[in-house]
Amino acid sequence: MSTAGKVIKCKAAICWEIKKPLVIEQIEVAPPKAHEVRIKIVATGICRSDDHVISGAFTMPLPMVLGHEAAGVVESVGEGVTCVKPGDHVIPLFVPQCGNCSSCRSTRGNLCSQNDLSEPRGLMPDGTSRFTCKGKNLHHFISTSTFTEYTVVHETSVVKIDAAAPLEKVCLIGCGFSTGYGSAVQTAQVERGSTCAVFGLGGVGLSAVMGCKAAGASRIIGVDINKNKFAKAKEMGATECVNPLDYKKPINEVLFDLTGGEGVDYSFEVIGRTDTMTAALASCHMNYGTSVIVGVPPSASEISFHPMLLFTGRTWKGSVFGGWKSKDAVPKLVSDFMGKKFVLDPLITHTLPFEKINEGFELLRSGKSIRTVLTF
Ligand code: PAD
Ligand code: ZN
Ligand code: ZN
Repeated sequence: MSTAGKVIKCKAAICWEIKKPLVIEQIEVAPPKAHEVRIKIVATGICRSDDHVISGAFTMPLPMVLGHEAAGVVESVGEGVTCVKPGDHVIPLFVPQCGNCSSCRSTRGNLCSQNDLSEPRGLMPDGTSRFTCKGKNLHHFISTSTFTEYTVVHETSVVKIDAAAPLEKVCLIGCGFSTGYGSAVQTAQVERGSTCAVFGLGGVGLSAVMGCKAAGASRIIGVDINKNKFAKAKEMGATECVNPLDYKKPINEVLFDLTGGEGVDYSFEVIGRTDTMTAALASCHMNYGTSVIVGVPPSASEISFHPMLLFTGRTWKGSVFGGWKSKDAVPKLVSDFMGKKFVLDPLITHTLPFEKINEGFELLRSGKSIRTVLTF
């Protein structure tokens, strides 16, 4: 029996309060309004950005259905939706692409003004929610909300992908892989023969390592305080790895020593800490070095740094979703995956049933997992 036009009751993991485990509850998911799409989620990864909300570092209105790295199948569409139809395999886009705003129109931009990241409201673009639980409205997370069997997104936040692609793998193209890989090939535009340093070797950092390698970097230095991440980083293309805890000197000085006093050409902060953001900046060549902030900065944080770090010529950039224009890039990245241009399997260390979501978060927090993919 068709569920189109009806409220769907299903399971979702709710973040009721910060610093507490998510709670699996039955929720009601309203049908999609005009220009909205209801999606049955098939697989969703656990990203550190979800955990930043739970820890309280990334402030969001609660209660909320988290999750943003997913793949699924369209269940129904609202009036006027032409980009997808029921049955299409899709990836929700946490950075929308409306096609009309200044960022969408610029060849250099990708952070569509419709995004719900920079000043989060936790609602659909019309200012309302499609989720309720126990009579309360639940907030949506960065235009996606995928820790649920069904979600509703705006048509600017979803794209059709190759139906043959394995959803339990390509869900990583919805965030972690594309973010890290794009930060190197798209935002930094790493050049052949260059030296790179990647701070943080989680799912996103390892994808940045892959991007540096694909761009032809000749040296890729992985930086992490968890040495258990080094073997996989080397498998993905890191030429050497350093643990800041092994040195008395600040890590930026260590990186200068390792590069004959020059600094690296490109550095990437893929952790989400202000101290490592400044250290990554100070690690790159004082004149033509470029440092990219990929880690999500804690909401209540500020950075003070000596302006001489930039005055001498360094470039400091940020990168959301790897700088990709989401609707244009995601189907192509899926095709590239199908064409074996890059791998995703090494990033997926654990697969768990959706009900074990809190176990998945524990694996991330303890540093034991790279990506856990939850299946429904
Ligand atoms: P993760 O937790 O899997 O990886 C972070 C890594 O950093 C771990 O291996 C840690 O051991 C390491 N680490 C922690 N502290 C330090 C330190 N002081 N020095 C060196 N290494 C350290 O996270 P992830 O790969 O899922 O995400 C990484 C960051 O990227 C995180 O802040 C997340 O919120 C952010 C992100 N940003 C975007 C975006 O669009 N910009 C998208 C997705 C994720
Ligand atoms: Zn993410
Ligand atoms: Zn736009």
